[in-house]
Amino acid sequence: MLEQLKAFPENFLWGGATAANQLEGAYLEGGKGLTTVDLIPIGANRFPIALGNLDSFEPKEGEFYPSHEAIDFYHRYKEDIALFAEMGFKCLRLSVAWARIFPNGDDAEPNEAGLQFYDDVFDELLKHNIEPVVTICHFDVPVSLVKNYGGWKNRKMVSFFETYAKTLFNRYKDKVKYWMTFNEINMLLHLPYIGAGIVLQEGENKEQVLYQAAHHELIASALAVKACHEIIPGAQIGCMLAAGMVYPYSSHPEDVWKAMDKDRESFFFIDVQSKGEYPGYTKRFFREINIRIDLQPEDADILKQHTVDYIGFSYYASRCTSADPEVLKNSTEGNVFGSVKNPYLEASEWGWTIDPKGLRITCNQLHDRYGKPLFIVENGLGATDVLLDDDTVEDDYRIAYLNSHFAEMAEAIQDGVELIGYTSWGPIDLVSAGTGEMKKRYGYIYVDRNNDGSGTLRRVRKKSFHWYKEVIASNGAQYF
Ligand code: BGP
Repeated sequence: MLEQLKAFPENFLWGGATAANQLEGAYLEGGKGLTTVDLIPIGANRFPIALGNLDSFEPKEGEFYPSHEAIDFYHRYKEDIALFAEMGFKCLRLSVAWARIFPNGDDAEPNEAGLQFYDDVFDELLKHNIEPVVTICHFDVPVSLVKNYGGWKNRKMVSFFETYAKTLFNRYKDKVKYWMTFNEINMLLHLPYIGAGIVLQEGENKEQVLYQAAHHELIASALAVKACHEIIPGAQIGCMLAAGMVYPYSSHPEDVWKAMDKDRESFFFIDVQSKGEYPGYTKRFFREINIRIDLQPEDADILKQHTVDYIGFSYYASRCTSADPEVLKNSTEGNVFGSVKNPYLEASEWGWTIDPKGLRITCNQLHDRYGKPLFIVENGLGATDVLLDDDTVEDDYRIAYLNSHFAEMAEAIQDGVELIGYTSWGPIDLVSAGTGEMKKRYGYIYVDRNNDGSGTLRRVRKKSFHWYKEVIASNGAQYF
Protein backbone atom coordinates (compact mmCIF):
# COMPACT_ATOMS: atom_id res chain seq x y z
CA MET A 1 0.00 0.00 0.00
CA LEU A 2 1.24 3.48 -0.71
CA GLU A 3 2.19 5.46 2.35
CA GLN A 4 0.35 8.76 2.76
CA LEU A 5 2.98 11.16 4.08
CA LYS A 6 2.06 14.07 6.29
CA ALA A 7 3.38 17.22 4.70
CA PHE A 8 5.71 18.45 7.43
CA PRO A 9 7.21 16.13 10.02
CA GLU A 10 6.19 16.58 13.69
CA ASN A 11 9.48 18.08 14.85
CA PHE A 12 9.98 20.31 11.79
CA LEU A 13 12.14 23.31 12.72
CA TRP A 14 10.23 26.41 11.59
CA GLY A 15 12.02 29.67 12.28
CA GLY A 16 14.08 32.51 10.88
CA ALA A 17 17.69 33.16 9.91
CA THR A 18 19.97 36.06 10.74
CA ALA A 19 23.67 36.96 10.76
CA ALA A 20 25.58 38.85 13.46
CA ASN A 21 26.94 41.55 11.18
CA GLN A 22 23.52 42.31 9.73
CA LEU A 23 21.60 42.79 12.96
CA GLU A 24 23.72 43.11 16.11
CA GLY A 25 25.32 46.53 15.73
CA ALA A 26 27.39 47.52 18.83
CA TYR A 27 30.35 46.97 16.57
CA LEU A 28 32.97 47.90 19.15
CA GLU A 29 31.14 47.07 22.36
CA GLY A 30 32.08 44.31 24.77
CA GLY A 31 35.64 44.22 23.47
CA LYS A 32 34.69 43.26 19.90
CA GLY A 33 37.30 43.77 17.19
CA LEU A 34 36.65 45.14 13.72
CA THR A 35 35.49 42.68 11.09
CA THR A 36 35.63 42.78 7.32
CA VAL A 37 31.95 43.69 7.11
CA ASP A 38 32.44 46.62 9.52
CA LEU A 39 34.57 48.18 6.81
CA ILE A 40 32.22 47.71 3.87
CA PRO A 41 30.24 50.91 3.38
CA ILE A 42 26.93 51.40 1.60
CA GLY A 43 27.34 53.19 -1.73
CA ALA A 44 29.78 53.37 -4.61
CA ASN A 45 32.72 51.66 -2.89
CA ARG A 46 30.71 48.71 -1.61
CA PHE A 47 31.12 46.35 -4.56
CA PRO A 48 34.79 47.09 -5.33
CA ILE A 49 35.54 46.25 -1.67
CA ALA A 50 33.24 43.20 -1.49
CA LEU A 51 34.84 41.87 -4.68
CA GLY A 52 38.31 42.19 -3.18
CA ASN A 53 39.42 44.81 -5.70
CA LEU A 54 39.82 47.65 -3.19
CA ASP A 55 41.15 47.29 0.34
CA SER A 56 39.43 48.78 3.37
CA PHE A 57 41.19 48.28 6.68
CA GLU A 58 40.13 51.44 8.54
CA PRO A 59 36.80 53.28 8.64
CA LYS A 60 36.94 56.35 6.39
CA GLU A 61 35.46 59.84 6.91
CA GLY A 62 32.33 60.39 4.88
CA GLU A 63 31.45 56.71 4.50
CA PHE A 64 28.46 55.09 6.22
CA TYR A 65 28.95 51.55 7.53
CA PRO A 66 25.57 49.88 8.11
CA SER A 67 26.91 47.09 10.36
CA HIS A 68 28.06 49.52 13.05
CA GLU A 69 24.57 49.92 14.47
CA ALA A 70 22.60 47.59 12.20
CA ILE A 71 19.25 47.08 14.01
CA ASP A 72 20.84 47.06 17.48
CA PHE A 73 19.95 43.45 18.30
CA TYR A 74 22.88 43.53 20.72
CA HIS A 75 20.85 45.70 23.09
CA ARG A 76 17.35 44.60 22.02
CA TYR A 77 17.70 40.85 21.72
CA LYS A 78 15.20 40.14 24.51
CA GLU A 79 12.47 42.15 22.81
CA ASP A 80 13.26 40.58 19.43
CA ILE A 81 13.38 37.04 20.74
CA ALA A 82 10.04 37.60 22.50
CA LEU A 83 8.58 38.55 19.11
CA PHE A 84 10.03 35.41 17.50
CA ALA A 85 8.54 33.40 20.35
CA GLU A 86 5.18 35.07 19.76
CA MET A 87 5.27 33.72 16.20
CA GLY A 88 5.98 30.28 17.65
CA PHE A 89 9.52 29.88 16.30
CA LYS A 90 10.98 26.45 16.93
CA CYS A 91 14.47 27.63 16.02
CA LEU A 92 16.49 30.73 15.25
CA ARG A 93 19.49 30.64 12.99
CA LEU A 94 22.08 33.19 14.05
CA SER A 95 25.81 33.58 13.67
CA VAL A 96 28.52 34.32 16.17
CA ALA A 97 30.71 37.31 15.32
CA TRP A 98 34.21 35.82 15.31
CA ALA A 99 35.68 39.16 16.42
CA ARG A 100 33.49 39.23 19.56
CA ILE A 101 35.20 36.02 20.67
CA PHE A 102 38.69 36.64 19.27
CA PRO A 103 38.90 40.40 18.57
CA ASN A 104 42.06 40.00 16.49
CA GLY A 105 41.45 36.44 15.41
CA ASP A 106 44.82 35.21 16.71
CA ASP A 107 44.47 36.22 20.38
CA ALA A 108 45.81 33.75 22.94
CA GLU A 109 42.60 33.87 25.01
CA PRO A 110 38.98 34.41 24.03
CA ASN A 111 37.13 37.55 25.06
CA GLU A 112 34.87 36.72 28.00
CA ALA A 113 32.42 39.56 27.35
CA GLY A 114 31.80 38.22 23.85
CA LEU A 115 31.28 34.68 25.07
CA GLN A 116 28.90 35.93 27.76
CA PHE A 117 26.82 37.84 25.20
CA TYR A 118 26.05 34.66 23.27
CA ASP A 119 25.42 32.76 26.50
CA ASP A 120 22.78 35.35 27.30
CA VAL A 121 21.26 35.17 23.81
CA PHE A 122 21.14 31.36 23.81
CA ASP A 123 19.62 31.34 27.31
CA GLU A 124 16.96 33.75 26.19
CA LEU A 125 16.15 31.55 23.17
CA LEU A 126 16.03 28.38 25.24
CA LYS A 127 13.79 30.09 27.80
CA HIS A 128 11.28 30.44 24.93
CA ASN A 129 11.91 26.87 23.69
CA ILE A 130 13.65 28.18 20.58
CA GLU A 131 16.50 25.99 19.38
CA PRO A 132 19.60 28.00 18.40
CA VAL A 133 21.07 27.05 15.01
CA VAL A 134 24.51 28.59 14.89
CA THR A 135 26.63 29.58 11.90
CA ILE A 136 30.24 29.76 13.01
CA CYS A 137 31.29 32.16 10.25
CA HIS A 138 28.77 34.25 8.37
CA PHE A 139 30.87 36.56 6.20
CA ASP A 140 32.64 38.49 8.98
CA VAL A 141 36.32 37.70 9.44
CA PRO A 142 38.31 39.69 12.07
CA VAL A 143 39.96 42.33 9.94
CA SER A 144 43.36 41.97 11.57
CA LEU A 145 43.51 38.44 10.14
CA VAL A 146 43.16 40.02 6.72
CA LYS A 147 45.74 42.73 7.41
CA ASN A 148 48.31 40.46 9.03
CA TYR A 149 47.82 37.15 7.25
CA GLY A 150 45.96 37.87 4.01
CA GLY A 151 42.71 36.24 5.15
CA TRP A 152 41.92 32.77 3.85
CA LYS A 153 44.77 32.91 1.34
CA ASN A 154 46.89 31.84 4.28
CA ARG A 155 46.91 28.28 5.70
CA LYS A 156 47.34 29.74 9.21
CA MET A 157 43.65 30.64 9.08
CA VAL A 158 42.85 26.95 9.47
CA SER A 159 44.19 26.80 13.00
CA PHE A 160 42.74 30.19 14.00
CA PHE A 161 39.35 28.96 12.86
CA GLU A 162 39.78 25.61 14.55
CA THR A 163 40.59 27.31 17.85
CA TYR A 164 37.60 29.60 17.45
CA ALA A 165 35.23 26.73 16.62
CA LYS A 166 36.49 24.59 19.52
CA THR A 167 36.03 27.53 21.88
CA LEU A 168 32.38 27.77 20.80
CA PHE A 169 31.76 24.02 21.07
CA ASN A 170 33.26 23.82 24.56
CA ARG A 171 31.43 26.87 25.83
CA TYR A 172 28.00 26.16 24.32
CA LYS A 173 27.93 22.38 24.26
CA ASP A 174 24.90 22.24 26.55
CA LYS A 175 22.97 24.90 24.66
CA VAL A 176 23.54 24.45 20.93
CA LYS A 177 22.90 21.23 19.01
CA TYR A 178 22.75 22.55 15.43
CA TRP A 179 25.83 24.09 13.86
CA MET A 180 26.99 25.22 10.43
CA THR A 181 30.57 26.00 9.45
CA PHE A 182 30.71 28.66 6.70
CA ASN A 183 27.73 30.59 5.39
CA GLU A 184 27.31 30.21 1.61
CA ILE A 185 30.81 28.84 1.23
CA ASN A 186 30.60 29.04 -2.58
CA MET A 187 30.21 32.83 -2.30
CA LEU A 188 33.99 32.94 -1.88
CA LEU A 189 34.27 32.70 -5.68
CA HIS A 190 31.90 35.62 -6.27
CA LEU A 191 32.53 38.07 -3.41
CA PRO A 192 36.04 37.15 -2.22
CA TYR A 193 36.34 39.84 0.45
CA ILE A 194 32.93 39.13 1.99
CA GLY A 195 33.32 35.38 1.58
CA ALA A 196 36.92 34.93 2.66
CA GLY A 197 38.61 38.21 3.59
CA ILE A 198 40.53 38.21 0.33
CA VAL A 199 41.96 41.35 -1.23
CA LEU A 200 43.36 40.57 -4.66
CA GLN A 201 46.77 42.01 -5.41
CA GLU A 202 47.99 43.26 -8.77
CA GLY A 203 49.41 40.40 -10.83
CA GLU A 204 47.90 37.60 -8.70
CA ASN A 205 46.28 34.66 -10.48
CA LYS A 206 42.73 35.11 -9.24
CA GLU A 207 41.60 31.49 -9.70
CA GLN A 208 44.72 30.16 -8.01
CA VAL A 209 44.20 32.45 -5.02
CA LEU A 210 40.49 31.70 -4.70
CA TYR A 211 40.76 27.93 -4.95
CA GLN A 212 43.68 27.82 -2.52
CA ALA A 213 41.57 29.84 -0.07
CA ALA A 214 38.66 27.49 -0.75
CA HIS A 215 40.89 24.56 0.11
CA HIS A 216 41.81 26.19 3.42
CA GLU A 217 38.14 26.78 4.26
CA LEU A 218 37.28 23.21 3.34
CA ILE A 219 39.99 21.82 5.61
CA ALA A 220 38.94 24.21 8.40
CA SER A 221 35.32 23.13 7.94
CA ALA A 222 36.23 19.43 8.17
CA LEU A 223 38.29 20.06 11.32
CA ALA A 224 35.34 21.90 12.84
CA VAL A 225 33.10 18.91 12.03
CA LYS A 226 35.63 16.65 13.75
CA ALA A 227 35.81 18.86 16.84
CA CYS A 228 32.04 19.26 17.02
CA HIS A 229 31.50 15.50 16.96
CA GLU A 230 34.17 14.98 19.63
CA ILE A 231 33.04 17.75 21.95
CA ILE A 232 29.24 17.60 21.57
CA PRO A 233 28.00 14.03 21.08
CA GLY A 234 24.69 14.03 19.25
CA ALA A 235 25.19 17.49 17.74
CA GLN A 236 24.51 18.02 14.04
CA ILE A 237 26.90 20.09 11.98
CA GLY A 238 26.25 21.05 8.39
CA CYS A 239 27.60 22.96 5.44
CA MET A 240 25.83 25.90 3.82
CA LEU A 241 25.45 26.37 0.07
CA ALA A 242 24.08 29.35 -1.83
CA ALA A 243 21.85 27.12 -3.92
CA GLY A 244 19.50 27.64 -6.84
CA MET A 245 19.80 25.60 -9.98
CA VAL A 246 21.18 26.95 -13.22
CA TYR A 247 18.72 26.09 -16.00
CA PRO A 248 19.74 25.70 -19.64
CA TYR A 249 18.16 28.43 -21.73
CA SER A 250 17.25 25.88 -24.40
CA SER A 251 17.35 22.12 -24.91
CA HIS A 252 20.51 22.48 -27.02
CA PRO A 253 23.08 20.07 -25.54
CA GLU A 254 25.64 22.89 -25.39
CA ASP A 255 23.27 24.91 -23.21
CA VAL A 256 22.56 21.88 -21.03
CA TRP A 257 26.26 21.24 -20.57
CA LYS A 258 26.98 24.89 -19.78
CA ALA A 259 24.25 24.88 -17.13
CA MET A 260 25.63 21.72 -15.55
CA ASP A 261 29.11 23.15 -15.57
CA LYS A 262 27.91 26.33 -13.84
CA ASP A 263 26.09 24.34 -11.16
CA ARG A 264 29.26 22.39 -10.49
CA GLU A 265 31.13 25.60 -9.65
CA SER A 266 28.98 25.65 -6.51
CA PHE A 267 28.56 21.90 -5.99
CA PHE A 268 32.33 21.53 -5.83
CA PHE A 269 32.32 22.88 -2.26
CA ILE A 270 29.51 20.68 -1.05
CA ASP A 271 30.84 17.63 -2.86
CA VAL A 272 34.01 18.00 -0.80
CA GLN A 273 32.19 18.76 2.46
CA SER A 274 29.66 15.99 2.04
CA LYS A 275 31.49 13.28 0.09
CA GLY A 276 34.94 14.02 1.47
CA GLU A 277 36.99 14.35 -1.70
CA TYR A 278 37.67 16.58 -4.64
CA PRO A 279 35.42 15.63 -7.56
CA GLY A 280 36.96 14.60 -10.89
CA TYR A 281 35.41 17.57 -12.71
CA THR A 282 37.26 19.98 -10.39
CA LYS A 283 40.57 18.17 -10.85
CA ARG A 284 40.09 18.44 -14.59
CA PHE A 285 39.28 22.16 -14.29
CA PHE A 286 42.44 22.71 -12.22
CA ARG A 287 44.53 20.85 -14.82
CA GLU A 288 43.07 22.83 -17.67
CA ILE A 289 43.69 26.25 -16.19
CA ASN A 290 46.91 25.20 -14.54
CA ILE A 291 45.94 25.58 -10.90
CA ARG A 292 48.03 23.75 -8.33
CA ILE A 293 46.59 23.49 -4.84
CA ASP A 294 49.12 23.38 -2.05
CA LEU A 295 48.10 20.27 -0.10
CA GLN A 296 49.39 18.90 3.18
CA PRO A 297 49.86 15.12 3.48
CA GLU A 298 47.03 14.83 6.04
CA ASP A 299 44.48 16.80 3.99
CA ALA A 300 42.90 13.93 2.07
CA ASP A 301 42.20 12.05 5.31
CA ILE A 302 40.82 15.08 7.08
CA LEU A 303 38.35 15.70 4.27
CA LYS A 304 37.38 12.07 3.93
CA GLN A 305 36.81 11.37 7.60
CA HIS A 306 34.89 14.44 8.68
CA THR A 307 32.00 15.03 6.36
CA VAL A 308 28.93 17.05 7.30
CA ASP A 309 25.77 15.65 8.87
CA TYR A 310 23.30 17.71 6.88
CA ILE A 311 23.18 20.03 3.90
CA GLY A 312 22.13 23.57 4.78
CA PHE A 313 21.34 25.88 1.91
CA SER A 314 19.88 29.21 0.94
CA TYR A 315 17.41 29.38 -1.89
CA TYR A 316 16.17 32.66 -3.32
CA ALA A 317 16.13 32.16 -7.06
CA SER A 318 17.06 29.94 -9.96
CA ARG A 319 19.36 31.10 -12.72
CA CYS A 320 19.62 30.47 -16.41
CA THR A 321 22.50 30.28 -18.86
CA SER A 322 23.29 29.63 -22.48
CA ALA A 323 26.28 28.67 -24.60
CA ASP A 324 25.18 31.21 -27.21
CA PRO A 325 26.92 34.59 -26.76
CA GLU A 326 23.93 36.34 -28.35
CA VAL A 327 21.58 34.96 -25.70
CA LEU A 328 24.05 35.81 -22.96
CA LYS A 329 23.73 39.47 -23.87
CA ASN A 330 20.31 39.34 -22.23
CA SER A 331 21.84 38.75 -18.80
CA THR A 332 20.96 40.46 -15.54
CA GLU A 333 23.20 40.98 -12.56
CA GLY A 334 20.23 41.08 -10.18
CA ASN A 335 22.11 38.86 -7.82
CA VAL A 336 25.88 38.47 -7.52
CA PHE A 337 25.29 35.48 -9.75
CA GLY A 338 24.59 36.70 -13.27
CA SER A 339 21.71 35.08 -15.15
CA VAL A 340 20.11 35.13 -18.56
CA LYS A 341 16.56 36.38 -18.18
CA ASN A 342 14.22 33.42 -17.90
CA PRO A 343 11.18 34.24 -20.08
CA TYR A 344 8.89 32.13 -17.91
CA LEU A 345 9.58 33.81 -14.58
CA GLU A 346 9.00 37.14 -12.86
CA ALA A 347 11.64 38.87 -10.79
CA SER A 348 11.65 40.80 -7.50
CA GLU A 349 12.23 44.55 -7.30
CA TRP A 350 15.92 43.76 -6.91
CA GLY A 351 15.92 41.56 -10.01
CA TRP A 352 15.98 38.18 -8.23
CA THR A 353 14.00 35.60 -10.19
CA ILE A 354 10.97 34.25 -8.33
CA ASP A 355 10.77 30.51 -8.85
CA PRO A 356 8.99 28.41 -6.21
CA LYS A 357 9.17 25.25 -8.31
CA GLY A 358 12.92 25.76 -8.37
CA LEU A 359 12.92 25.11 -4.61
CA ARG A 360 11.37 21.68 -5.14
CA ILE A 361 13.86 21.00 -7.92
CA THR A 362 16.78 22.10 -5.72
CA CYS A 363 15.59 19.99 -2.77
CA ASN A 364 15.33 16.93 -4.99
CA GLN A 365 18.64 17.60 -6.66
CA LEU A 366 20.51 17.95 -3.34
CA HIS A 367 18.73 14.92 -1.92
CA ASP A 368 19.66 12.78 -4.93
CA ARG A 369 23.23 14.03 -4.91
CA TYR A 370 24.05 13.72 -1.20
CA GLY A 371 21.40 11.50 0.39
CA LYS A 372 21.62 13.53 3.60
CA PRO A 373 19.01 15.52 5.50
CA LEU A 374 18.47 19.01 4.13
CA PHE A 375 17.88 22.24 6.02
CA ILE A 376 16.58 25.30 4.15
CA VAL A 377 18.35 27.96 6.16
CA GLU A 378 17.53 31.00 4.01
CA ASN A 379 14.71 31.95 1.68
CA GLY A 380 12.53 35.01 1.35
CA LEU A 381 11.56 38.09 -0.59
CA GLY A 382 13.48 41.35 -0.27
CA ALA A 383 10.97 44.13 -0.95
CA THR A 384 10.18 47.76 -0.24
CA ASP A 385 7.60 47.90 2.56
CA VAL A 386 5.40 50.82 3.45
CA LEU A 387 4.56 51.48 7.07
CA LEU A 388 0.96 52.71 7.09
CA ASP A 389 -0.49 55.31 9.45
CA ASP A 390 -2.21 52.69 11.56
CA ASP A 391 1.14 50.97 12.19
CA THR A 392 0.70 48.05 9.85
CA VAL A 393 2.51 46.79 6.80
CA GLU A 394 0.32 45.07 4.23
CA ASP A 395 2.96 42.73 2.82
CA ASP A 396 0.69 40.38 0.87
CA TYR A 397 3.42 40.02 -1.78
CA ARG A 398 5.70 38.47 0.86
CA ILE A 399 2.98 36.12 2.03
CA ALA A 400 2.37 35.07 -1.59
CA TYR A 401 6.07 34.44 -2.16
CA LEU A 402 6.50 32.37 1.00
CA ASN A 403 3.23 30.50 0.55
CA SER A 404 4.20 29.35 -2.93
CA HIS A 405 7.60 28.18 -1.65
CA PHE A 406 6.06 26.29 1.28
CA ALA A 407 3.78 24.45 -1.11
CA GLU A 408 6.81 23.28 -3.09
CA MET A 409 8.66 22.31 0.10
CA ALA A 410 5.71 20.12 0.98
CA GLU A 411 5.90 18.56 -2.49
CA ALA A 412 9.59 17.89 -1.98
CA ILE A 413 8.84 16.11 1.29
CA GLN A 414 6.29 13.98 -0.54
CA ASP A 415 9.02 13.26 -3.10
CA GLY A 416 10.99 11.65 -0.30
CA VAL A 417 13.31 14.50 0.58
CA GLU A 418 14.28 14.54 4.25
CA LEU A 419 13.85 18.13 5.38
CA ILE A 420 14.87 19.11 8.92
CA GLY A 421 13.56 22.62 8.91
CA TYR A 422 13.04 25.98 7.29
CA THR A 423 14.35 29.35 8.46
CA SER A 424 13.25 32.29 6.35
CA TRP A 425 15.85 34.98 5.84
CA GLY A 426 15.62 38.07 7.99
CA PRO A 427 12.52 37.39 10.11
CA ILE A 428 13.11 40.92 11.35
CA ASP A 429 14.21 43.59 8.86
CA LEU A 430 17.99 43.82 8.83
CA VAL A 431 20.86 45.14 6.73
CA SER A 432 21.18 43.68 3.23
CA ALA A 433 24.40 41.73 2.74
CA GLY A 434 24.53 42.57 -0.94
CA THR A 435 23.66 46.24 -1.07
CA GLY A 436 23.95 47.38 2.56
CA GLU A 437 20.42 48.78 2.37
CA MET A 438 17.73 48.67 5.05
CA LYS A 439 15.15 49.35 2.35
CA LYS A 440 15.46 45.78 1.06
CA ARG A 441 13.30 44.22 3.74
CA TYR A 442 12.61 40.53 4.36
CA GLY A 443 11.05 40.64 7.82
CA TYR A 444 7.83 39.66 9.50
CA ILE A 445 8.80 42.47 11.84
CA TYR A 446 9.33 45.95 10.48
CA VAL A 447 12.24 47.96 11.87
CA ASP A 448 12.06 51.74 11.68
CA ARG A 449 15.46 52.39 10.21
CA ASN A 450 16.50 53.81 6.85
CA ASN A 451 19.46 53.37 4.54
CA ASP A 452 21.21 56.43 5.96
CA GLY A 453 20.89 55.21 9.56
CA SER A 454 17.98 57.49 10.49
CA GLY A 455 14.92 56.08 12.29
CA THR A 456 13.86 55.12 15.79
CA LEU A 457 14.62 51.37 15.53
CA ARG A 458 11.05 50.71 16.68
CA ARG A 459 9.74 47.22 15.88
CA VAL A 460 6.29 46.75 14.24
CA ARG A 461 4.47 43.50 13.42
CA LYS A 462 3.67 43.19 9.69
CA LYS A 463 0.69 41.32 8.24
CA SER A 464 3.04 38.43 7.46
CA PHE A 465 3.88 38.17 11.18
CA HIS A 466 0.36 36.97 11.96
CA TRP A 467 0.33 34.75 8.87
CA TYR A 468 3.63 33.01 9.70
CA LYS A 469 2.41 32.45 13.25
CA GLU A 470 -0.53 30.48 11.83
CA VAL A 471 1.70 28.54 9.47
CA ILE A 472 3.86 27.41 12.37
CA ALA A 473 0.92 26.72 14.69
CA SER A 474 -0.61 24.42 12.07
CA ASN A 475 2.78 22.94 11.10
CA GLY A 476 2.06 24.03 7.55
CA ALA A 477 -1.12 21.96 7.53
CA GLN A 478 -3.40 24.67 6.23
CA TYR A 479 -1.78 24.32 2.83
CA PHE A 480 -2.98 20.80 2.22
C1 BGP B 1 22.61 35.55 1.45
C2 BGP B 1 23.32 35.82 2.74
C3 BGP B 1 22.57 36.59 3.75
C4 BGP B 1 21.49 37.50 3.22
C5 BGP B 1 20.78 37.01 1.98
C6 BGP B 1 19.94 38.03 1.27
O1 BGP B 1 23.53 35.60 0.42
O2 BGP B 1 23.74 34.63 3.35
O3 BGP B 1 23.49 37.16 4.62
O4 BGP B 1 21.75 38.81 3.30
O5 BGP B 1 21.67 36.46 1.05
O6 BGP B 1 20.75 38.85 0.48
P1 BGP B 1 20.65 40.40 0.49
O7 BGP B 1 20.81 40.80 1.90
O8 BGP B 1 21.73 40.88 -0.38
O9 BGP B 1 19.29 40.71 -0.04
